[in-house]
Amino acid sequence: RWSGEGSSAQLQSIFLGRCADYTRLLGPEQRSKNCTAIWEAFKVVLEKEPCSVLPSDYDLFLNLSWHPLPRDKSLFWENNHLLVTSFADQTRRFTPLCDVLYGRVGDFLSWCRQRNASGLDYESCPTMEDCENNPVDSYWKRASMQYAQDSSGVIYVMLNGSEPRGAYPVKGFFADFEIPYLQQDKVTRIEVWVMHEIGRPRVPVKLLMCVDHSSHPDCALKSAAASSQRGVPSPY
Ligand code: ENP
Repeated sequence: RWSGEGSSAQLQSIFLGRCADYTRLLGPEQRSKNCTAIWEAFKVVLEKEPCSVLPSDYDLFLNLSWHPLPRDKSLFWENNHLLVTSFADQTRRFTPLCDVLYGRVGDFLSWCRQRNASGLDYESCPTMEDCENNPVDSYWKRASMQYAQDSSGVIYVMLNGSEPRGAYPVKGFFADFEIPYLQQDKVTRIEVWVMHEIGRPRVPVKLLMCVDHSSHPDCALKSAAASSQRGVPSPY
């Protein structure tokens, strides 16, 4: 048994429904997307061994579902999925990857073929712990790289300041598959928001900028100011 959730029930119907629904948000010149062709291109990974799916296996899927991103609307994030989804408001406010057609069709879903047999595995699917080249992670890697490459103007990043392991995960999709693919000539500014969950500790962000300002009061991470906020004890 793999360590991840099994394939989502009704995967094909959800995929096709989301695709059709999303195309209504696209401009007239993009609206003619062929959702059946996009599904057919995606489906090839469901015929492969569940630990042999590479990001490049999604190339055709990505080609067919690709559309340009609006400038100044990209929103990257870590550990804030639900907040991001509601805040972005179906592209009205921002366009995070899960509000782009090629990210939307897989959001909150899981998929993999059975080991040594055809047909989907509804019991479990591999995660990074089982093998690197699993269908879901390879999908997000391919989609993330494209999303980062196409992002332009002001780039927004929403991090979780109540995450005890630190607001900025040094390993993760953002660090490994998004930051390196941002295009210097297209990005004007990067704005990082650190959100604190209501009623949860405000974990001080280890400010990278403090490298050059270590004696500044804002950089005193173990200060009383940081630990006494709302009377919540600092985990440090
Ligand atoms: P988590 O672990 O907080 O949340 C994973 C959940 O978010 C899963 O339900 C996943 O769908 C969905 N999801 C939506 N967009 C992404 C995504 N874009 N991605 C991986 N999962 C995504 O999120 P992570 O793993 O830290 O990923 C956050 C990354 O998403 C950030 O880099 C952000 O900038 C990016 P599913 O299909 O796995 O159930 C890229 C990787 O947008």
